Amino acid sequence: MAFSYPLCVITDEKLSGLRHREVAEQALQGGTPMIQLRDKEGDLRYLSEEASVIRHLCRRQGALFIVNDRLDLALAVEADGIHLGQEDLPARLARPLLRPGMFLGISTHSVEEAREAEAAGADYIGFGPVFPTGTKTGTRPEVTLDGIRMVRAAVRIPVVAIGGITLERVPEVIGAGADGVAVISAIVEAGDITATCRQFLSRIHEARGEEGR
Ligand code: TZP
Ligand code: MG
Repeated sequence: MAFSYPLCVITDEKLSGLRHREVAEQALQGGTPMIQLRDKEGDLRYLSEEASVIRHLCRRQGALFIVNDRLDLALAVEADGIHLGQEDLPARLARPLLRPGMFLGISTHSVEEAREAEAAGADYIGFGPVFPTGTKTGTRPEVTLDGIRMVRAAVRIPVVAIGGITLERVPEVIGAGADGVAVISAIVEAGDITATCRQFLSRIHEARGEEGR
């Protein structure tokens, strides 16, 4: 069955010049099925306010709300899930702390990491960077489209591609086997976040052979 969350918009206040809640609201208007709150610097009090609002907006729309890095914040605001990287709390330790039904997403950069995440109980993996990206410094080398093909064949859980994904690149990324795409700059830096989300979704549906949606 096709993954129900083929687009994840990741909020970024610096790149967008907007509050997290504003990015989320505009992206949800454009129909994104999934929002991830990502902030490496904001203080937790501020982020808890943003997260609470986004939680409400997502619930109203039936979209999935994932918090990056901060398990305490995800639990406190009753987010739908948590996304952890290779330098964060290991999946094996995080999984038992989640409420039943909460999503666990893990960032991975290789087939080995993807398999390990799956074995540890991840519900989906982020896989990337697929292409060069200026958004995250210190990222690993690009995993490329071939990497997507390999990882798609190696695990059963959904593979969400990330890193340098633009509207134009959606067909090749989905064509290589990604179940979804996670996007920062190509959406939050767009003048019209709502319209850009709609374009991404229609490109994704087209690439999946679901025309007319
Ligand atoms: N993890 C791997 S690449 C990346 C993250 C968080 C940044 C993605 O941002 P963009 O702007 O969509 O390339
Ligand atoms: Mg992290």
